[in-house]
Amino acid sequence: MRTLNLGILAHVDAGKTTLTERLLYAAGVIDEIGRVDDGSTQTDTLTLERQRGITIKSAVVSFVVGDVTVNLIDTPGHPDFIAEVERVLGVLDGAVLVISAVEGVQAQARVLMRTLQRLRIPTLIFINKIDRGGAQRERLLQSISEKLARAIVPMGSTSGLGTRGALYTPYGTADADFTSRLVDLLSDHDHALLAAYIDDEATVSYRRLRGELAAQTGRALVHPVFFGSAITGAGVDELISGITELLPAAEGDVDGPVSGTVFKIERGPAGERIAYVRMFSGTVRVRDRLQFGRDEERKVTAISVFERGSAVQRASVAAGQIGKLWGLGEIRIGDAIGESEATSGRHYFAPPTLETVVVLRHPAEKGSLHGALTQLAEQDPLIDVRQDDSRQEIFVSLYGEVQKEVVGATLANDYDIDVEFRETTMICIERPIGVGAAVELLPKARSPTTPFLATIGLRIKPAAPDSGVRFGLDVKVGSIPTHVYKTVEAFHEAMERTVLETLRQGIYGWEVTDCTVTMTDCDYQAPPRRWPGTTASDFRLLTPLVLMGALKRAGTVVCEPIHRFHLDIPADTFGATASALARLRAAVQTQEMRGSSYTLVGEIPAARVHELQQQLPAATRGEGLVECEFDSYREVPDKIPTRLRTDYNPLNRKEYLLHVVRRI
Ligand SMILES: Nc1nc2c(ncn2[C@@H]2O[C@H](COP(=O)(O)OP(=O)(O)OP(=O)(O)O)[C@@H](O)[C@H]2O)c(=O)[nH]1
Ligand SMILES: [Mg+2]
Repeated sequence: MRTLNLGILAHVDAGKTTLTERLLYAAGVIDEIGRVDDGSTQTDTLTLERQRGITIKSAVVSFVVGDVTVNLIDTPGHPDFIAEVERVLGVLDGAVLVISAVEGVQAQARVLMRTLQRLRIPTLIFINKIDRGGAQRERLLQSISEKLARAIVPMGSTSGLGTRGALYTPYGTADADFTSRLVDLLSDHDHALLAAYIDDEATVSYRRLRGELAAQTGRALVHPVFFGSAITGAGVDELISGITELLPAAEGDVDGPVSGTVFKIERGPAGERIAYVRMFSGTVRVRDRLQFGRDEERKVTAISVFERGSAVQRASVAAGQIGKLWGLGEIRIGDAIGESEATSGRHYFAPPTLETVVVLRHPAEKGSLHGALTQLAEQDPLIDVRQDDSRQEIFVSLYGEVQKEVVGATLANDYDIDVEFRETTMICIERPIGVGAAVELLPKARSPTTPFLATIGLRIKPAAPDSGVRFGLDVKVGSIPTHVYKTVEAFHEAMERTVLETLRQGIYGWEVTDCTVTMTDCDYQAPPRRWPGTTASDFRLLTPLVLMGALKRAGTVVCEPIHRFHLDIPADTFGATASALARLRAAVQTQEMRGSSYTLVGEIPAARVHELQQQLPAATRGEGLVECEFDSYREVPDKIPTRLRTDYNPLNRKEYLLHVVRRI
């Protein structure tokens, strides 16, 4: 039996969950089709999902067609939950991108398709809702090829568009137009095919074309387009055939070395941690001891794999499959199992650009709030729970207001904790603007003012936007304390970790990025000469002091997250919209009149996106449509925002020493 791990992705409300339900029904897994609006689907199982009718968490279900088990991952489409999509991207063999035939290509679909293409994930496009009034075909295909992907090919014809009776009929051998379109499309990457076709049309069999279509779809070079309706079921059987014919099943040797990745963490009824693991190679059995994270090892106490719908208890999970594993203690999302690489640091979408303070209605619940948020962060690490030392406030990072409401409702429903939130603010970043260096020298002996037995010199230099932080050593091997770190690599890794940790809070309290940090000086005291000699703490605790000294010399600018907006409004509401935009510090870059409507494109600070969405209906009689997407970080023009620190400030030598000296 082969396995295909398939993601269903789309803009919010395109019909992913409804389609998932339909696929399960068509494959005979369920006898009755649940409805999102009744809260009765297989994948929207959380109370909040059922109440709100939107997907919040990715969910796995499975069905079998012929000799293929398809593990289907239904993902949320709302941009506030994009982290849920990000976490599953690394475990997919293929994807179906759903587009609504009525709403057309929307912002999130563009963001998703770009990423699917970047990761070379084979993707089929399913145009859903062909039964709804206003459903489009040709115009939509045109817009897909302009905005999503050039290399697309419609796989069938449609009739009765926009009515309950809308149907989809796949093309076949007899459709000469289809065959020649396939040849056109496929010969871009297969010149032999074109040559053979020119030579003699008849020698290129339809089967060869379909085979080549599957091969090129499998390499994410072309994207077959299907049509249908998740509500009426039109086109769903044909989509299933397309999935099994055109998408490549998982590869991997079940007898090979164990390798897998954790993409989701859940708590069981008894509060136990359950890890969702996609296996790339090898087999994991109950009672196996597994290595994951940083040197952790635990025994697997139970396994279930996805079979015909839900997860069932099994003795093992093998290459290609997705398994739920019990017993792995503190395992985290992004952890690698066995030989694969950890994916926790891998990000395909912009990080959250907003944050807020969680405020308790009953201050006595403080301990439980921290515990509850820590559990939420284990399922969604990007919320990045932080507490500042002085005011003891708890911060969380967010993508938007809907996520904020969901965090509040989850705390109330699942943990019985009543919270409110402070106003949402932006998460800025700091970029160094010059080169800065600093050095601290090994003292003769530890003293309250020179408590660290180490020499550290660091230089920080600006680097290109979006390049992140790079760390390097430029010191003699002999100056590295090998009595503490066994290898140069271990020292490099430890220093890099401390540097990254320190750069989480720059001069103004924001994360410092887009720079290169180089270690220029290093020295230590070996133990035999003056006991106890240099320890790892000396390096760990001195680094922040030196690095912040270097950063202060380099200087930084604070940059705020900026979104690009795309606005469609009735022409006569231009004035009202333009003044709303100006109030929100938005800049219009292009404006275009199309018939009686205006299209405005421009930039707006992330913090104002929500207000724009709120103010738009009033400014445009409810007819305005806005799509926003993170664009870049830009220097804050006026008052520089600062962020409260959550540690002892290494910029203030005296205060820092006072607090850290005790830790040596
Ligand atoms: N007419 C019609 N309505 C549909 C179709 N598919 C989905 N819907 C409706 O569209 C709405 C959204 O459907 P969902 O399946 O929740 O969409 P989704 O993509 O899972 O949404 P999120 O997970 O929240 O992003 C629901 O009211 C569905 O009943 C379809 O093919 N035709
Ligand atoms: Mg959904």
